[in-house]
Amino acid sequence: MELSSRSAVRALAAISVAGVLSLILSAPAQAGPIGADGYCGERELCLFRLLGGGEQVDYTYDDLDFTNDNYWYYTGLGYAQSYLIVNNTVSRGNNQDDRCTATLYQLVGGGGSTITMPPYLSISNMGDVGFDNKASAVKWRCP
Ligand SMILES: [Ca+2]
Ligand SMILES: [Ca+2]
Repeated sequence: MELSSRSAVRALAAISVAGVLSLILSAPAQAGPIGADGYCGERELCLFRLLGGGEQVDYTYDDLDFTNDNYWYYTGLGYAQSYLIVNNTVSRGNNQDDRCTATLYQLVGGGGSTITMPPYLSISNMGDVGFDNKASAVKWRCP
């Protein structure tokens, strides 16, 4: 009995060490949307974690999974990646594209309720549109 539980503990420890190692080895240098650099420029959808200040993330392309995207924060010199994950934490956003509409989805993969953001639309509080801490994916539609 004692022996088997001890081997179980050993086996679990081996698994967790292997798990951590594979995480470290497979972790990308930067986790985030394609093309993201923290700066919210033209043609990007900029999403913010807090109602004022705080971290932000820029989306240029469709991204169906916000769970693998990190926010960026301003260091005083430039933007650096935060450990904070975008999924279900967005409080406000700006569509800075002059032509394309961004649609935010409640669910990873693009489902559930949605919020449509036409060119240059700014939403200063996602709570006002029933979407606080809900965004999990984005798709763009251009004319
Ligand atoms: Ca950018
Ligand atoms: Ca992503």
